[in-house]
Amino acid sequence: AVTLRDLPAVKLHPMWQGPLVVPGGDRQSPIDIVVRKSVFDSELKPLVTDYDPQTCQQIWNNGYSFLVEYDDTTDKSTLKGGPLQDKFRLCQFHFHWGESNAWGSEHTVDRRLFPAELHLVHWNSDKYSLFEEAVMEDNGLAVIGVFLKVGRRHEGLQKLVDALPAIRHKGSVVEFTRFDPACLLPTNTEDYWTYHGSLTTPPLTESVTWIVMKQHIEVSHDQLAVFRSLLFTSAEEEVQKSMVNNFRVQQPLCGRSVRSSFT
Ligand code: SG6
Ligand code: ZN
Repeated sequence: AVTLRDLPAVKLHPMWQGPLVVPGGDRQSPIDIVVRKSVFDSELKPLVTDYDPQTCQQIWNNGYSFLVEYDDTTDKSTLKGGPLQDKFRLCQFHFHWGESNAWGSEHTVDRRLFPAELHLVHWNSDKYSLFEEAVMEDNGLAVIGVFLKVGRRHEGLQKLVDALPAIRHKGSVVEFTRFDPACLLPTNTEDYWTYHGSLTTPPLTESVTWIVMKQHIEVSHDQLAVFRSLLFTSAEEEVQKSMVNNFRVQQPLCGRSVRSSFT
């Protein structure tokens, strides 16, 4: 069993305290992607994202990250193709980041860390009727991971960055509409790695088909600085804690293979 003591990055965060132990543990995420050990699979198709910005609803600080949430009661924003047999519905996206630009991503590539990582979370609407159901099941979720590097300012991300001061504290939520998540994908979505893994926070269920983009996106240092101005703590707490280092450390591969869509 994997215990949550294995998570130094988030040890101090209340969400992780207590004796919680998860079952299993040989398909955990994130992992280090070793490029020369990944296996090219010519059967892997291009990803097909079909997102409707009208399904974007709100942005909230859940005390661990900030989430942009989408109406997932119908198949209006979906992901198909790639390694997937079924249709998956977008429910939210969020990020993980570090206190400095030297680390912050959950996945790594040949041990290389990125300052942040975007996760677009989808659930299998062909097989299940609710996220809560899918999260417990094999093949229940598909998460797209995109690495962020520091460079030029990202125009699409700025609308999000501008909303963050309103949700500084844990538990705060504001309306956030008409945001097209496709603007956060790299220009090349044909090249990716994929493997079977888990959620990177409790319940850590091993229900995720991970799709990690080879190409990163660029954001400015100032944009990441606004991420770091968020707080893990609620307005009532006396000692405020900056929301930084909200990533889990790499987990053992345990014999799994990482496939690549490119050579
Ligand atoms: C973030 O990641 C989110 C939280 C949760 C978690 O911390 O704040 O909402 O997401 C789908 C889900 O439960 C795990 O998602 S992840 O594995 O993509 N990192
Ligand atoms: Zn995540």
